[in-house]
Order: sequence, then structure tokens, then C-alpha cells
Amino acid sequence: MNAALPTAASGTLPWPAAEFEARLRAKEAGYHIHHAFNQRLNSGALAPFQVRGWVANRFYYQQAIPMKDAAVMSNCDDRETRRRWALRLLDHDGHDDFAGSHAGGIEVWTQLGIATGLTRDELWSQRHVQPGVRFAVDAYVNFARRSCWQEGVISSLTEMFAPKIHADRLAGWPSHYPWIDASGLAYFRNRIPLAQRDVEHGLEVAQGWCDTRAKQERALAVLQFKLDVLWSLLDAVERAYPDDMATEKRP
Ligand code: AHQ
Repeated sequence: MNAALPTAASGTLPWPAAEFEARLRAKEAGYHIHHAFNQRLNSGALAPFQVRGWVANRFYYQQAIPMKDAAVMSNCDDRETRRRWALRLLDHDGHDDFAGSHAGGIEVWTQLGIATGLTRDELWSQRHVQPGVRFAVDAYVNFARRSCWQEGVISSLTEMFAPKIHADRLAGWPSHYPWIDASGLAYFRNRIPLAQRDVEHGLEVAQGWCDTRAKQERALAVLQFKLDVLWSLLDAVERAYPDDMATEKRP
């Protein structure tokens, strides 16, 4: 009697590439676009202090991204990958004269903060950053530091779902939050093509690295970890800025 031949269905052979990608994309169900705080934010249900609280806390995430990306680079022995990955750092930190379109995403997010009524010092001092936000973001950076570069790349694939959340903001905020100057929304507009470029690279790495079923399953677990980072960040922001927050404590 021959032992059952290994098959993808039996859990021993890797899934075909298209099925593996579909399973990665199916994780969208856990993306923070579905978090109650994000649904209130993008439907116009939040007060200005709550929007400012979110912007100030997400600034901590944005500032961490180039450090996370540098951690991935520091683990990467492949020059071709580093050449492509280096673009991500420039996207966030800026390049050349660091002015205008060269200022970088962290500066553009600073402009978003100022458009909501925060000061540059409020953002850069990190004084509004909540413990749960700091823990979630630091967990992401530390994951990149201690993981192989391929898993670090895979963890960025939550951006497969990011174009929709940016599009929601661009579509809704001007009417929901007319008190925010429309120029402040530039970060969301700028990020969409960059996210699409980065996801293309990330999926190439995931497909090349995950040549066994175990690695494919591990990639799904890595993506779930990052989804949990984003979800936990919003949990902490939601808890910090309740509708009945004392007026004098509001950002
Ligand atoms: O503005 C975002 C960004 O620059 C990045 C980089 C990428 C990564 O390396 O993990 N993920 C990411 C994300 C950004 N914005 C988030 C949002 O909701 O505005 C989404 C987030 C992501 O989907 O991972």
C-alpha cells in the first residue's frame, strides 16, 4: 500500500503561488480598516480632539518606519534587495534638498498634524503618544531587528490593504472634517502609489522565500503579527480619547 502522496491539500507541499497570495490577501479581514475607531474616523464621527489624538499617535508609527526599514536592511545580505529597499527610507526621511516633494513622509505627516491644529512640537515631542501605541510600534521595530530580512519584508505586506484606507480618507475627510485644510491630506494621496510599489516588491520576496508549506504558514503568522500591531495601536488610541474626555486634557 503506497503512503498517500504529499499534496498541497494534505498540508505538506507548498500552496501554488496564486493560492499563497490569495491566503495572504484574505488576511484583509483583520486589517485596521475594520477597527471601530477607524470606521468612526473615516465616517466623520470623531471630534477634532480625537482626530488630533490619532494623528499625533500615528506620527510615532510614521517616525518608526524608517528605523524599521533600516533594521531590515541591516539584516539583508542581498544588494539588489537593499537597492530597492533603500527607496523606502528616502520616501519617509526625504532626500536631496529635503524641500517640497523631497521632504519625506515624516515631514508631510507633520503638515497633516499642523493642518489638524497640532503644533510641530506636539508631534515631535511625542507627548501625546500613548503607552499602548509605543508598545505596538516598538514591537514592530524590534521584530524587524531580530527577524531575517525576508520576514521583515513580509511584515510590511499589510500595505496590500492600505490604498483603500487612504482612498477612504481622501474621499471622506474633506466633507467630514472641513476644518482640516485639504493640503494636509497630501500624505494619504502620496502614499498610494508608493504602497503599491512596495507591495509588489514584498510579494516577490514572499513568493521567493516561502518555498515550503511551513514558510508559507510562517508568512501568514508574520502578517497576522503586523495586523495585530496596527489593531493594537488603534485600541490604545480609542481608549485614550473617549467622547467624554475631560476638555482640559484634550489635544
Ligand atoms: O503610511 C504608512 C506607511 O508608510 C507604511 C509602511 C508599511 C510598512 O513598512 O509596514 N506600512 C505602512 C502603513 C502606512 N499607513 C497605514 C495607514 O493606515 O495609514 C497603513 C500601514 C500599513 O498598512 O502597514
